Amino acid sequence: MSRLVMKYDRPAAEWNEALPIGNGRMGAMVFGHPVSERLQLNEDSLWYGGPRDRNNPDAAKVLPEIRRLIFEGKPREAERLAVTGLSGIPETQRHYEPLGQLLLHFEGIDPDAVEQYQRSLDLERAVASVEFLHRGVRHRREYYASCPDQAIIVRATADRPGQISLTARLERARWRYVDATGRSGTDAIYMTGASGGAEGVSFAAAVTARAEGGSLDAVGEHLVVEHADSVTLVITAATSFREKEPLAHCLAHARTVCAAPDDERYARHVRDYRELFGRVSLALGGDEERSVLPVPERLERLRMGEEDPALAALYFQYGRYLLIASSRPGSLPANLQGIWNDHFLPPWDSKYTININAQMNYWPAESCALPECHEPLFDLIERLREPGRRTARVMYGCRGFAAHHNTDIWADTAPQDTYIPASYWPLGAAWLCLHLWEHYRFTQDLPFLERSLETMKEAARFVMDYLVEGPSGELVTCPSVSPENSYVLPNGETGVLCAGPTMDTQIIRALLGACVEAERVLSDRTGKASDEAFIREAELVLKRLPKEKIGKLGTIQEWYEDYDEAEPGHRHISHLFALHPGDQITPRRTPELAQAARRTLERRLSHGGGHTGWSRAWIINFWARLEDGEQAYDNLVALLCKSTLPNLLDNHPPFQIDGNFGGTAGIAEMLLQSHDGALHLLPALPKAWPSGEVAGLRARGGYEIDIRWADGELVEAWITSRCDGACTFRVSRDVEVRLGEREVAVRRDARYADVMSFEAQAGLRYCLKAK
Ligand code: FUC
Repeated sequence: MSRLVMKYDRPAAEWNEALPIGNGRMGAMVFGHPVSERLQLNEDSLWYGGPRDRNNPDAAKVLPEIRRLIFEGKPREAERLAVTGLSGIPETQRHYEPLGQLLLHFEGIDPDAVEQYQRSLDLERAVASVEFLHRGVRHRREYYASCPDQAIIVRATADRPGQISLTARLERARWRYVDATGRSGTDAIYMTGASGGAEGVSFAAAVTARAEGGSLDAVGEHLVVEHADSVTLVITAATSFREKEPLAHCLAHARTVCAAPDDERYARHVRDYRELFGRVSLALGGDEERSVLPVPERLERLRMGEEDPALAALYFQYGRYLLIASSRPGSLPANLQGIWNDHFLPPWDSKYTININAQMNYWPAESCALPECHEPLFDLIERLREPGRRTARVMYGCRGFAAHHNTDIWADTAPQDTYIPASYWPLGAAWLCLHLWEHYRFTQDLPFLERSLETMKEAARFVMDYLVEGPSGELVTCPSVSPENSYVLPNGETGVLCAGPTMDTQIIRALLGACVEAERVLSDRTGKASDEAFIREAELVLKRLPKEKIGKLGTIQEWYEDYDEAEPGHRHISHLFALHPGDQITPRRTPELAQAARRTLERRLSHGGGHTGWSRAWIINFWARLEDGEQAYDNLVALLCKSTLPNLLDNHPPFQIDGNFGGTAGIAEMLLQSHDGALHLLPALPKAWPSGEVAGLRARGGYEIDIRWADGELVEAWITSRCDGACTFRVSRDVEVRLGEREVAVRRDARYADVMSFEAQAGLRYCLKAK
């Protein structure tokens, strides 16, 4: 029996209990009601309105004054000017919208006569299902979102002939935001509309059906099936973002998909999904019996203090499942709700918040062996370049490209809204570009690096131009914010806009460092002439950036000045960027800073920090980087107990998917790290997982790694390298390295007793065995 199954013993009473399926582009929440079934649908490109140039034409005019006021210690006055002079006009970017719902009404089923009801999501096949017994007849329904077939499929069967009668129709906001619905022939229905004026997208959804036995007809806007043995429904959707004629495309495509044999279509889906999902397995031990319990009960028992390591493993794999389901090559990136948004005016517009959230969505992509799923983010970065150049030039008179703390389907780069703690933060593009570098670090894909370097350098050019000399002669960003905290001035006034928030300096140091290293790597490995002028410029800037500071409380200083935070328990912990996802702070290279980072976390947590799902997830990663397995584990348990909905989706609140991805990345980070010059096996293993096994994790340097441990210690590990060269690793006990029967020579590090290395040959699988 498969263990990676989320089980439920009743239909979803509300959205937070429904189960998500997705193929990257289309998503659905399955409620699983035996009589009135509902699939709440999304298509990734259905956003309100078209592209606009929202750059404030007065930005360049007010910028010198804003800078002067900030340096004079008058943030309030600077903020007043920023609201009018820097804000995008109109104030907000575009928002994402749901596609609608497929409503199914099953005839002849009395809900009171339903027995042995089971609803589940099988993470090994990416199939949701519902099964029940009704008056002696066993009914089964399966739901999956196929990537190769670009459709969502519903299949209803029963163990006796003639038992399935249903009507199906599409709706959107109770038909308020729909232009037309209707039937096409006798086997299809559709819905069309447009969202947001002439420049906005138009969309279509279609459903075709095939019935074995019984009859199928289309009447009005309904599909009608009577007394069939089994029924297949195929849902397609498209918008003018990609298709010239969405409706014609949807109908034709749905019919093609529907005509294919069911088992072939199903097998194609499972094969395609498994190719990605099957790369990583994780067992953390624990009571096998637990996996038959409904998920809400497992969460409840965890809240009561019981251990459930298998639930953590399930949560980890669910994160990988969700990334595969919401981000595939060619799709748009996973947004704040992945691809499962239920609101016409969604929380924070269901778009891309790039001061933490969108980045967090992609933290598991590389370490958890889903680099293909990272691609939609890279595409978005490319699309940000053109509008971002305009923003850099028009607003700030800078080269390069810039984005602020949000962007949308059109890659809008002007500031979003007038929320001062968030809006006037110009490092969105710089942070995003570090994802390109991370992809290279993990995959060692040189052609990718070659393609991406110009983009990274363009983001770097912006920050180099944007930096100004502060009063002490160091280079600082100004204006900016430490997302999204406020500080208290000595006179008691609170401020937000500032010069040189710590996070900015950390991001800039990481980005410039990455660009310089990329230049060197490419010239060493491909013979490409390096851009010496750029390297010189970047190195000069790097020398003039402020150093990391430890403040009066022994914490990492959040702002350039040692201000008090207005909210010591703030959800953002931006100034620990250098600990994670950055790597400038590590316990070994910078022990004092690591200690200060620890105090920073303790302080945030003791003031109620980690109260949003994503914040808690980030904290897991921080503790893992500090190699504190117990703290990482406690925060993982807190994420599950306090910020996880019955469908295991992350609860900001409300539902926001970043915490799922951040939590998954955090678990990987507890088991394997690779940012500090060595592969670190089991860096933050908690006592609660004394024995376990993980296979297929990826590490920087192009490694694939399996680890088995018992009694809290490594037993064996396997390392496969993509490239020839020295493989350096860190383990807490002595090991020997073997290649098959042969023992491989290892060198011990002069400084660290727990660090060893050996010469690896590409493609070979080396075994590390505890002595
Ligand atoms: C940032 C966070 C919020 C929320 C929003 C989408 O503004 O501060 O908590 O996650 O993004």
